[in-house]
Amino acid sequence: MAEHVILFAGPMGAGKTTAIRSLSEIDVVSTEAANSERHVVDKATTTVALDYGEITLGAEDKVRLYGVPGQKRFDFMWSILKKRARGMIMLINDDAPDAVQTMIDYLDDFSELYDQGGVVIGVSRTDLGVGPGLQAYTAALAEQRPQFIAPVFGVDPRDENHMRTVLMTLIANIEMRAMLAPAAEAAAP
Ligand SMILES: Nc1nc2c(ncn2[C@@H]2O[C@H](COP(=O)(O)OP(=O)(O)OP(=O)(O)O)[C@@H](O)[C@H]2O)c(=O)[nH]1
Ligand SMILES: [Mg+2]
Repeated sequence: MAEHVILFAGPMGAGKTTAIRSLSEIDVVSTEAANSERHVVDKATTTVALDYGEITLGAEDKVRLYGVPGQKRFDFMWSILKKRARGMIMLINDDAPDAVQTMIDYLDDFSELYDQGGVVIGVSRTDLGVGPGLQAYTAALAEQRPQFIAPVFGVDPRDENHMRTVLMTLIANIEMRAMLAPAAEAAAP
């Protein structure tokens, strides 16, 4: 049985906790506290340490799902969980101010995850119709971080099927890179 450790990262209110709750087959371990930053994102609670859930894909793949806090003041957990993870789903809330630049900033903060396995980007809250839309994210990625080859999906973290598609894309990506890595090393001069 293969085991994967996947991190959900991205800014406050992007839907990391929501996505893990949609996907997990076990009761999610959450560390929610009252949100003192309601002027930034208007929701009652925010993650202060981590979320943890699990899902089995097919008969074989057990996936451990970790969510980190979006707020940078809790970033001590970022470094701890970054070391464990072998892939990342980065969620970005399309309705946040300066959402495209926020994606670039968070990608830079979590760039190790790209080297350690792979990254998929999910843009959430597009249904609210107030953000820049998907094309703006793919264009910014190609222009500003061409070294990051990561698919960009529009997602609704409340929807289990959306999140399963994103997760399976990430795992396929990680497995493909793991298979190609020995061949690339052997071919190196
Ligand atoms: N309309 C809409 N609401 C969404 C969508 N995705 C998430 N939400 C809502 O947005 C909120 C996201 O909150 P969380 O899941 O707590 O976000 P988080 O990323 O864990 O945030 P922090 O832990 O504070 O960093 C929830 O109220 C979700 O129901 C979406 O695509 N559309
Ligand atoms: Mg959360």
